[in-house]
Amino acid sequence: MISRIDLRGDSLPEGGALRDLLPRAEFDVAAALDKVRPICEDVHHRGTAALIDYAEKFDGVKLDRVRVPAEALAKALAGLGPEVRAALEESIRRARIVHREQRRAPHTTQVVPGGTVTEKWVPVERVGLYAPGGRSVYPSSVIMNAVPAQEAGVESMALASPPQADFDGLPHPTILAACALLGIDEVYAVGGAQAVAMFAYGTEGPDGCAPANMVTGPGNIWVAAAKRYFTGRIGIDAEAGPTEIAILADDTADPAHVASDLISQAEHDPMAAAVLVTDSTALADAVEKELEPQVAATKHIEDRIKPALAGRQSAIVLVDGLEEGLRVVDAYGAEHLEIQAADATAVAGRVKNAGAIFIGPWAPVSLGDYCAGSNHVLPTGGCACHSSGLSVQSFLRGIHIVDYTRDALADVAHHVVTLAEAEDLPAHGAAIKARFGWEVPGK
Ligand code: HSO
Ligand code: ZN
Repeated sequence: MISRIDLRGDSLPEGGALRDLLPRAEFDVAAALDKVRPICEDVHHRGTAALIDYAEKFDGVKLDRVRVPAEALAKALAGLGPEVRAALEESIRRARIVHREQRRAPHTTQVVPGGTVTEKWVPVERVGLYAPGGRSVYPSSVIMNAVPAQEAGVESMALASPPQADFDGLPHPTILAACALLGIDEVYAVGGAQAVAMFAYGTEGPDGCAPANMVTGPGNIWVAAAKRYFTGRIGIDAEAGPTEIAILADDTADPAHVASDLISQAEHDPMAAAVLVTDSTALADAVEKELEPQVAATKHIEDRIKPALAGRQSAIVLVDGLEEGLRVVDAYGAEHLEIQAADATAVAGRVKNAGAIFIGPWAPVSLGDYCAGSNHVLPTGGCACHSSGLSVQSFLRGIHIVDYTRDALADVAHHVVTLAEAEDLPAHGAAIKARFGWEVPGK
């Protein structure tokens, strides 16, 4: 059901060469760009009329408006089962506890007497959140996108999610209910690349959507391609690819836990990746044995879990020891990394590349997906080597405020003029000289 990659024996290659030995799904965003470009430009030119046409073409729904009425949000909340409501509320509460503490106060640094640089943090003004439909109706992702934005102080927030034929052309009711719980009242029944275009360009008319400065939220390859298309014009969270779990485990790990955690993320998508890195063949064998009955006992067996585990993106990677295991997981840079090994806390402290790390037997990824308080919007496809998951910081801009007195400027003026001359930019130097009667102090 899952292949093995044996990296024992020889010493591991460095960096990119090691990464090439590891499994990874293909997620060719560049190839999808050609398809989304005309859709985005159509939304630019025809606005809501284009959105309505795409709803019919891609979602099979005839809409006469795309903005979701307030009554539909209230009705969805009223229809939410009490247990689901309580669980969503707890998820929101915990996420708020964590994200609230990520806020940053302005900080002033005295560089020299009379010279300060203050960094102040300003929230993005307006954010568009995307929530997928179809296979991935995840109210938890609405929470994970909205809470950091709200805690950052973002004032204007709208959400788009595909219209569903089964629900009168509205987005899925649990998405609407999550919006109601989070206080998001501007919601559009728009899906895919066209939703990103709606936020990036804005649309006009009574049903129109004001342009947003940033678009975040998971989505399929078309959503990722649209995000790439608009990068530079708007901020994005990441081009989210299929979910990944890597588990670094030794012979102290419980094979039943390891197997269930691998399956838990394989459940998302046939392209999802489940990777076990271990120095224990006994554990590898036991996990493989566990996979069979556990997969058979779960729900999305044929359409997602089996293809995900059997796909070239998933594997059990055998290594000589913990040191090699750490090198492998760092080269892989998993979206989610579990450490199921002796002294897991110390091991986790040595990991350099991961979207989020889950320590020991009582912190499975499923906890982080819903109720740990951590964020589940995390870098995929190896992007953990250079990017972080969503946080309050994602929605803030740090602005430097420079404040120097005459004396403080005079003190450094000659260096500024020298550097301006060295770069053949005399007007830069002149801006300093003009302030001192064209005499540069100290030059
Ligand atoms: N594991 C997914 C998030 C998610 N899980 C949503 C369940 N619902 C990507 O981090
Ligand atoms: Zn998940």
